[in-house]
Amino acid sequence: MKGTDTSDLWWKTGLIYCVDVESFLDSNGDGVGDLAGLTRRIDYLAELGVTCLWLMPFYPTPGRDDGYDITDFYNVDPRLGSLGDLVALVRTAHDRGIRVIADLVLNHTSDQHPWFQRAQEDPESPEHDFYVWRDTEPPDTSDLVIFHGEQKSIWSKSKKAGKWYLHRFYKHQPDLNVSNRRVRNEIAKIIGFWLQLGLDGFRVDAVPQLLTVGLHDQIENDGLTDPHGYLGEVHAFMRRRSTDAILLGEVNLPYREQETLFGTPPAVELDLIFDFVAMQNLYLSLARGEAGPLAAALRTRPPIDDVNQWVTFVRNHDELALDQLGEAEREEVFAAFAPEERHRAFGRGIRRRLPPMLEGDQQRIRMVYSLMFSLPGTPALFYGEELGMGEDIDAEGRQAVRSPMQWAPDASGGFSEAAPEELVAPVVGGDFGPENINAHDAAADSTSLFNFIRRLAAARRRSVVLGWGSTELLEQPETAVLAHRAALDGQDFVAAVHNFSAEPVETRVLIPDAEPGDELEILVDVGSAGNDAKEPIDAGEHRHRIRKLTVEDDRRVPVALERYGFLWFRPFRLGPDGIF
Ligand code: TEU
Repeated sequence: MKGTDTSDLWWKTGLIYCVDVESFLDSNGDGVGDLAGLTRRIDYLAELGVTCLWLMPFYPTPGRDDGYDITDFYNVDPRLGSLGDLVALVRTAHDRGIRVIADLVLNHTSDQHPWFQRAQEDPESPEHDFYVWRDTEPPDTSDLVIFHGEQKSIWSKSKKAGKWYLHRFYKHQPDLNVSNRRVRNEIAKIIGFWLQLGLDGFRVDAVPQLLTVGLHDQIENDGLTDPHGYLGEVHAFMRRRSTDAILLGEVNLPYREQETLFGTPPAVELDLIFDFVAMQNLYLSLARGEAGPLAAALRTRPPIDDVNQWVTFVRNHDELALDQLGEAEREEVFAAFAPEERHRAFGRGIRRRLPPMLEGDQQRIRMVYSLMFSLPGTPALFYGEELGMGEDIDAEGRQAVRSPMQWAPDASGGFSEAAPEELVAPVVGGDFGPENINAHDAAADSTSLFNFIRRLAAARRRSVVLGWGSTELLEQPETAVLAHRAALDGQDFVAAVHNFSAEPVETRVLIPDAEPGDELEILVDVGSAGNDAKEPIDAGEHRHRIRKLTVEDDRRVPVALERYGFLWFRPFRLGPDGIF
């Protein structure tokens, strides 16, 4: 590959950052975060190393699913600002080298959307066929609902229409009929509209439901005969309108089904897909203190075309889904990290953020982020992860992890000038509250998690191979240790070694194509994590430790890791190819 490829396929490298606008920064003191507030913090994101900002839905909404229930695809929710504010945000982000993508929710609308209102009132209207209907009493579909415990069926009766409409999500989110040409025309118009306003692409919500791919015919006769062909058409349309816009798909399915949604080049469908499988197995590995589950997942991670990319993450804005694990495995993760019923959601996920799950263990938290940033792919952070924010377990459902961003050590967390009780959601209290966790203090503290993650982002910028390389597991004898590398060829690689155990470990990692005596340069290690860990991490010693390793006669490198220790290295090279 050439250096210029990194700007061409920009999504292969960089750092994605997800923001719930209403929870990020309130610029006008009404207690609700807004686009103008977010715009004020673009420099904060630039400093962190963010290259792509992902906005959760900011469209007009009754707000019954945090904005994923949309009443107008062509506007901004007035609580968050105006179209003008959106354009000002996008322009400011672009100026700092940050692209902006937005959630594209096409599986459904709100039941308050004028389309659905009209569809119910008049079966002869064009809008009626925008949705999926059945005239007869539906069979029991309780096993197909996504929100277990909250919904009983994927069909509900519209009294007005005298028929049942399909809704894979909440009852108030009727599914759109994407096989209808008119709906497809609307979808194209929506995509074209936002690209014209400057967006750089979309996070496509709920792709399997939208296209009924991988759901094994959940509904008969949805009429969508060629989902892959259609997704390819959407992608091609988007690329005609904007030559480097992307589609990042939310596809929580096994690898073999995710793989089909990348498309078959040159017919791209999704450019990027979230790696739900590695994420879920990472938690199983953490629960067991063994690298095995994650290693097994990575071994089966399908190779992808150069134009595609995996997006790695350890937390998103929903429940931490564990549905790709077996039932016993999921119970293991629950027992370790969500022991109480209130920590869980829908029987399949966790409502907590990482630091409380790991009981604030700084060394272990940093090991997880080191690992996430060292995996081949493009990493994505959910706002507040860089600070080590916790959750509000008393909040409703998924709102637990969507509490106000903690900017400063005051009662409203620096999020708003409004009083704490007037905020869109309560600020987290206790150990993870703004007194202890806030951006203001974190930025000034060289040993903070924020500065550690900033260093990880910088290490990635120096290591294009982490975005472009393929994943290889490296042989070593310890069950607690994951050794892997991203490699473009034997000459160019970044390897990383992570200890999942609370005990220190020494191991010897085989570097297949290395020669005895080859020198390797350390890119990241515990010393770069800062020294405020709960357990001392020997900062002084590690910081000044020799920054090089040498390959021994059996082509192995000896590595000693602290409890939850980690280390990244790459071939030592001076000159134009070296690390600066
Ligand atoms: O989520 C889709 C969703 O619920 C997935 O988590 C998946 O279906 C689940 O893991 C079951 O396997 C998206 C949004 O992220 C979420 O916030 C919305 O509520 C939902 O779509 C509806 O728009």
